[in-house]
Amino acid sequence: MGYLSRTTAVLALAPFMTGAFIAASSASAQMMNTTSLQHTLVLQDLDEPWDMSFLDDGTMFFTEKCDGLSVMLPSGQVNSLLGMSGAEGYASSADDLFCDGQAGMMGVAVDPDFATNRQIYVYSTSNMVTPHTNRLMRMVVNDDFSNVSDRTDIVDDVPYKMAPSDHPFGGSGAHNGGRVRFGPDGYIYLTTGDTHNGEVPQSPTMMGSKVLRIDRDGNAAAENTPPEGFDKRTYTYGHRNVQGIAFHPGTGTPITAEHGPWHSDEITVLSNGGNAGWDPRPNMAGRGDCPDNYCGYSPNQMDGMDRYARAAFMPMTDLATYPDAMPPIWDNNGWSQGTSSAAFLEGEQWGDWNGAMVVGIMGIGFGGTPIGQRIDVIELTDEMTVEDVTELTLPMESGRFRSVVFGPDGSLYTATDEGFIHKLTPGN
Ligand SMILES: [Ca+2]
Repeated sequence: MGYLSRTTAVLALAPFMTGAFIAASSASAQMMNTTSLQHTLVLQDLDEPWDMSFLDDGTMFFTEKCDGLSVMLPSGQVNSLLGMSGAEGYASSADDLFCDGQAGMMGVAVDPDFATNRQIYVYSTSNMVTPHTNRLMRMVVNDDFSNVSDRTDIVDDVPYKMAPSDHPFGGSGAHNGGRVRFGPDGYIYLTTGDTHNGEVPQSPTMMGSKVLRIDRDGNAAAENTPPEGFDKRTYTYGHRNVQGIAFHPGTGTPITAEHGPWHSDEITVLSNGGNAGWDPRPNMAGRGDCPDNYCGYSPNQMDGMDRYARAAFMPMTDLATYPDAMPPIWDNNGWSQGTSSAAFLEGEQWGDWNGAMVVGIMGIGFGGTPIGQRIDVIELTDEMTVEDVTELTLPMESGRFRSVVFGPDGSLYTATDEGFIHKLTPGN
């Protein structure tokens, strides 16, 4: 896409009167029908928007997988800040940042202390070293939001898949995780993926298949309690490919959403130092040799097994081998449909869904109409079990919901691979 269309905001976010909005909503909360949503198209013609992060005034930073980092100001003006290799029209460029397959520029998070430190954090694939890696970069946004500077790579060693492989869906750049969020504890949580490498998930030192909990310099959170011998940045390990993390508004507990392989997308309540139980190494749990020493797609769907048989053969959470692993609280009824991101709805304007989790699902399909594209509302009990799951009735066309982010105006924002950023606001 070109620079000009990028600067054409569909919606000006100017009327960000959060206080007034909440007050008006409170008065009518009793009558609110939470299944009714207003739709606003925020941006379109983007190139695979991957994530957004907001300031309180509605300023929205967003990434595009193969282009870079931009910001949309409350006036609606869009400034292109940091371009990747080959991208044009950006104030700054970083030629080591590139995209390939699922890899590219992914998560973005503004610092909770942005008002004083102007810091922003962006996760992207980089070819600065070989083998290439995924990196978490800290940057400073200038006063008028027209540029970024002072890039510091605070995490530079998340694995990246260099070469295609033989197993189904074996492209390079696979399974990078990619979500970056500040927790209520003030630490950065970074989710990573297994890069189709069977050794990564249970590895104590390779930082794929993990949720890292780190400070603003990339150092391990002092409170992390991974097993003996693990890299201290590890908060949890043994994941497959986590693209969603959100924090329960009541307890602050981190909860992940991750993709399953032919079966079992998972929502998991994390515990410090916990094992998510994914171990696709050959010769584990009764499995034999597998292509590329990676059993993550074995057996594949062509074998005629149903999803439960596949789950039994290559479980997303291998409780037989790892009885203390963190069990999922939801597995998408055994289906794999691409659970990409998670957020919590907050505020009385959401009625019964105040405090509920939402999960963006990209859908899956092979040459036909994708199946399962939706946003689910997952209501949790106080014990963090799933009470109810409701599919949002969308007031716009569906899509590959890559990102769901709760906005400072009390609305839910979602980005789709098709190039849109939508805003969903409760009410008629
Ligand atoms: Ca798991």
